[in-house]
Amino acid sequence: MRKADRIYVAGHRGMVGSAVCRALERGGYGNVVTRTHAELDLLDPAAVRAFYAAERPDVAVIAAARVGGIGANSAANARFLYENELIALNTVWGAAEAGVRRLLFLGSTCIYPRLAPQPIPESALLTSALEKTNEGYALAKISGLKLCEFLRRERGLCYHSLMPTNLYGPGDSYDLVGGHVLPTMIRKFEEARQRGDASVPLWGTGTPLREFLHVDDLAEACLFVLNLADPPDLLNVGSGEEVSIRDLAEKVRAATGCLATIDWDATKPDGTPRKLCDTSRIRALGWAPRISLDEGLRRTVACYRAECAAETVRLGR
Ligand code: GFB
Repeated sequence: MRKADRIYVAGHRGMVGSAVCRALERGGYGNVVTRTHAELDLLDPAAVRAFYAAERPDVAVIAAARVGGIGANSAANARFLYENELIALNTVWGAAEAGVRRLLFLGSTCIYPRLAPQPIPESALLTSALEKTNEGYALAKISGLKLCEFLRRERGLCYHSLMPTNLYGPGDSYDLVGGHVLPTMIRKFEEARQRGDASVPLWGTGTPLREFLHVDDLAEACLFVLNLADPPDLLNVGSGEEVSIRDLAEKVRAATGCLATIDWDATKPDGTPRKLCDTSRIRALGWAPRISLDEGLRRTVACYRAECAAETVRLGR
């Protein structure tokens, strides 16, 4: 990728897209093209084609998606499939039709089977059944990464994908019902501390294992792979640090200074029992994360408090 390249970042207002824009700016890439949802509906193929024809980007980073935690996904698999499938197909196919030279498609490690070997290698893709709570989202992301792979093989376009593990950081959604676990815990413990509540309700059994990556580390990984001459079709990106939901809750409680006890609600879903991705491929190529979970949590709690004070915090999705 050249400094003068015209780079389209789809989803630049989301947590991932905005982190990618910050990383591009830090890296000296000054020719970034963005569109808000109101300006460009990514569900509309004709609008996406017209956008690419008018803007002619050299590079595209597809960070746009309908996202959410286990609550949002399991309540709306149909919408997660429909919208994410259309976003993936329109942005990737539209780029190819317009001659976009290079494209990075972002997915999620939930594309891998529910009971994949751990840590999950890229080769686990499509080897057995998906996790039901986010099957719609996973199927859409699999379509997107496969479309990139097919276009690369059939048309020689350098379109490739990154599958990040669970992400967190500035600009996250703190929605209590539809959000991901880490930001939701921050909000729950902060509000419980402020109100002086005796207990905080959390979901599931606390036994599932998850891996968390700070979104600024992901953004650096995006730039890193975009600068590889011949990147693999699919690369995992994660921190390599695994933590149980129960231990994560203790860390968030400590980081917020909350004294409440935890009330586990086992009627809520646990989701996939373990999701640690194998990052040996991207690490062998030279990328490594920089922000530990403890450091990332400190930063994110501070960021949440600053966003609350500035009234910019996203309390819904
Ligand atoms: O982050 P999360 O919503 O999604 O939940 P997934 C992770 C784990 O945290 C589950 C537990 O075991 C939840 O039961 N948990 C405990 C909570 N308390 C809470 C809470 O208050 N809110 C939430 N949300 N969870 C998502 C997928 O899976 O991962 C998406 O649904 C996406 O498609 C994303 O891939 C990265 O890690 O289970």
